[in-house]
Amino acid sequence: GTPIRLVDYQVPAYLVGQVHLDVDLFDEHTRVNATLALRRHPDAPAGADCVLDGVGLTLEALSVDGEPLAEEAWRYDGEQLVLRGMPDTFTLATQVIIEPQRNTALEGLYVSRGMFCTQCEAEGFRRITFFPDRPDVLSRFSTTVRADKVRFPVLLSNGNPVARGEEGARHWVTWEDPFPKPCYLFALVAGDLACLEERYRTGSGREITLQIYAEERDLDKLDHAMASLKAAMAWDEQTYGLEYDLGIYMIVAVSHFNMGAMENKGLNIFNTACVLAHPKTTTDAGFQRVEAVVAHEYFHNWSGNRVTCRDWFQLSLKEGFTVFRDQSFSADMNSIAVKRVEDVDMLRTVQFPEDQGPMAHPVRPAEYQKIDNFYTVTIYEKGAELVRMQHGLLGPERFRAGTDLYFSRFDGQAVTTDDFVDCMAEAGGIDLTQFRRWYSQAGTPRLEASDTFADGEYRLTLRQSTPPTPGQPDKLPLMIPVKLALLGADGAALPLDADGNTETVLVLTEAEQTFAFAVPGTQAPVPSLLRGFSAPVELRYDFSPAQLHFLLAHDSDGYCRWDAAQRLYHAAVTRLLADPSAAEAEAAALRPALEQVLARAMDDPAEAALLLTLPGEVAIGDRLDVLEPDRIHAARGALQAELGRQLARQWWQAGQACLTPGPYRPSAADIGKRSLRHRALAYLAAAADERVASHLEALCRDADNMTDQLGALRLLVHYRLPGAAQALADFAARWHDEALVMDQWFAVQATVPGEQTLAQVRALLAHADFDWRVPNRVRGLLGSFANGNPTAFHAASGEGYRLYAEALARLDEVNPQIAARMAGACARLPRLPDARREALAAALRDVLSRSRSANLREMLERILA
Ligand code: B3K
Ligand code: ZN
Repeated sequence: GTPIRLVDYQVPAYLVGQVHLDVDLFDEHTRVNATLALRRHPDAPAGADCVLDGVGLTLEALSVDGEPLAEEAWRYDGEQLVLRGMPDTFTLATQVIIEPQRNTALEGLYVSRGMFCTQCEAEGFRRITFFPDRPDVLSRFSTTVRADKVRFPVLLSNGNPVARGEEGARHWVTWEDPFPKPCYLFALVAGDLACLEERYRTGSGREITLQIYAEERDLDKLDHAMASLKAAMAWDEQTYGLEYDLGIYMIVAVSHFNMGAMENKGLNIFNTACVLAHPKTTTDAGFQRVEAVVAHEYFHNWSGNRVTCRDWFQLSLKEGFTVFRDQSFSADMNSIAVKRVEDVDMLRTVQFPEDQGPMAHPVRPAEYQKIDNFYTVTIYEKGAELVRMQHGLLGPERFRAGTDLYFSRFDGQAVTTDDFVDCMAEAGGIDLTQFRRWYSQAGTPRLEASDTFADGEYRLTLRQSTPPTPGQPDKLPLMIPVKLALLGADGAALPLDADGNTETVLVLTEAEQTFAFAVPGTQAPVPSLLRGFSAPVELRYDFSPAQLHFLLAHDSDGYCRWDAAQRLYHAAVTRLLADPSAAEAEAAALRPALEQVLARAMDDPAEAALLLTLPGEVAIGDRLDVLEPDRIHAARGALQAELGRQLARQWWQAGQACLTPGPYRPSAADIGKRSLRHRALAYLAAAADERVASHLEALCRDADNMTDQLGALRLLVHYRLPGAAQALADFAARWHDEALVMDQWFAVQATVPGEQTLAQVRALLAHADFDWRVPNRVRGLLGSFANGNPTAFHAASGEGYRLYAEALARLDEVNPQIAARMAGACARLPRLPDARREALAAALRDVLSRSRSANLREMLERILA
């Protein structure tokens, strides 16, 4: 297909000041009447056609200023409505029919478990009515929703309810949103919903009504989202000086949803997985996800809604910034060090591979075919790192001055990432010209460090280079902030300047630079490099094992401690790949480090759990030149089992010390204990410890919370321990009515290592509870299989690829966005050994030849290129 390019950006020919929608919901169809007040854009060429988007709409009536329009003045090709010879201002009225009941793509207006709801970002609004569906057209919306009053007692849209009435069996409500917004922030909901309602008083004393809607059966699962919302509102006032602006804030939980959630003005729509939370059905990770996503969508009210994107190339303007904001919030609510490690881990294990493979694209892409395919970890997580680097370069006060400037200067406007960086440069008083390359240059930069120490001088040389990415063969040097400390023999950080500062930020701007420090004494310091992961780069430095053990024991930076442990583990697994018989010796060599972490684990169990986690099989594979899933599985498994065996006594002790008596609480402290306990149990399960199976069986059966139950189930099943099959059956019998729990039941089975799981995945695809139309279920089974089960997905027979390819083709007929997103799991294709690469490529070429959607085609073409 032909790409859309950033350089071709042009202002819209017409703007829409006011829009009124009248949406009449029926069982077979929905009628949408729209009245748009259009005016020519001051910068648009005179006489330009008025172009409105509209996909799959059945046009019933069309009038301009109250008069039907002559045949030759308009044309609709199924995607765009073009009006010719329009005056500078006019009112357009259209009436269309749509069929939300048949909408399985879940964009635009659709039905989820009997409830009408919408998803308009990025380009769903054009499936509801004719409109200039682009984020730089900001309009005031008023919306009347009409439906059967018994089956749809709740009728919602953006803003404030201003009128309501009844007509026989039907009723209607009119909503008015006083804030101009792009149509991607439009939302509508109609259903029979229960509601948790509470109040929040802003810093300036305004009372806000907070409502969270869900099915009646889920009403007891809304408290955590409500508490998170209030915490987020208070945090944004504190941290950014930003208050909520409407009198009402609504969240609606829906079961069928393509993404996590959507920040529609005043009416967020959420995937149930990101809003429902109850100790019995939700894991710790689930609780933390709810807290983070509720906050993320709330923060968008300013970073996204009040100040929005000029075009979709600027998507990271709102997403990168808002992820940075939600990461900071979660850090403040829980643990700064632990949250940073979790975020870095995810960046390195998911975003780095994206940036090094066929899907690599800049944080501000220069072109795309389907914007839906660019809601990526690069736009979100790498984008957040770019904001974080600016925060680091400016410091917290000047960064805040920068965001104040940004929100005041651009309130009510649609702007660009350059506008954001301008504010940072201006408020920070620094030159960010070179820094901007981070937005336009794709790929993971490599940072090579080497050092010398002689005559009291420590010299550190830093070299940067970025490997080529598709369409970008040549790369320029970036501005890379490298936070550094030098540790002396006692483990304390040495003073680096006359003021006694023990930490500094080296700003690398050239391809290579050398920095010198006076260090007293005769012993070389140990460098603590890239502290806090101060830039999203791959650091290469030839650490000795002794240095890594030293950093793990002494570095005050949580990221550097964790990175040191990861380097030790990677090195051990790499050696085991060459010599599988050395597991016992490798484990013995690691033992002092683990014992030392375990000895002080109770100071911070959450951090200890992270330090004690071996890199996953996928992450190990990504570090090797050629992916060899079976050997990786064997090597990693052998190391884990040996560590489990050699430290069995300590694992049992740690598990015991981490019991959390009393009722379940999702507090950071308790979550940390549970995570260390499950880490310990995982080692014991790997070692097939004689007591572990019965312990896990009991935990799975008796625990009062899902974290323990599911954690125990996963270990029983993945290590094929006695009682696993019974535990799976009991679990399903107990939770068959809880969709989100059953998603996990599917995931546990799809991620059992080994080729024999392929038969199980096929069986689960045919299970009565599997449903191609529910993205959570599809992700639970197929997503976790392809992303989390390398030995099955990459089975030497090629059977995993064929199974997955068939599934993509099937999915594409139901939901192209989800099919395309799931295709991303195949992006490691170029790194596969020859036979596997050929098998996967053949399977994908077959899908490509049949695929109907532009979404899936774009993904497959890039992967196969
Ligand atoms: N902005 C939405 C993303 C919707 C994408 C739809 N293809 C969720 C979020 O980032 O908050
Ligand atoms: Zn977002």
